Amino acid sequence: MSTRRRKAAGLLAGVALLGFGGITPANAGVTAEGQFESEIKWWTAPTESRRWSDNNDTWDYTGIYFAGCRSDDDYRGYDYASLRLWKYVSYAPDRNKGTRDNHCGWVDYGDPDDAGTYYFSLVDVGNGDYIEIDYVKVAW
Ligand SMILES: [Ca+2]
Repeated sequence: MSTRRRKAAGLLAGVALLGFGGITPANAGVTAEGQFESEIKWWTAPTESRRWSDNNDTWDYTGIYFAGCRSDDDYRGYDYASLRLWKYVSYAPDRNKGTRDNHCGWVDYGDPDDAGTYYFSLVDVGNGDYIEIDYVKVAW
């Protein structure tokens, strides 16, 4: 699929998500500075996401959306994934921008208000040790 077509698909997905669960975080809108969609195939802590560039052109919240969530705990199932937002810093420890539990929906980290390169890491899994997420959307 071309980049243009994938972007269009992402926007449509974002619009569809607005009606989901009755909660509409700022980053669910189509006006976010940037976004990407992905999936997670059996991550365990600590695993890091791909990185993205936040130019801080907007006040949009940074958020991570999960749908279709499983854990390797077949008996109890998926509970949450604890995700930490990081800002990459060269020649010094990366900056911790907050940790939130994702119960298979949106989690917001506010507006980092700090241009740079970002990623998130999986720091804990509620039930079991591994998670698989069919649909991941990151917006900033
Ligand atoms: Ca910003």
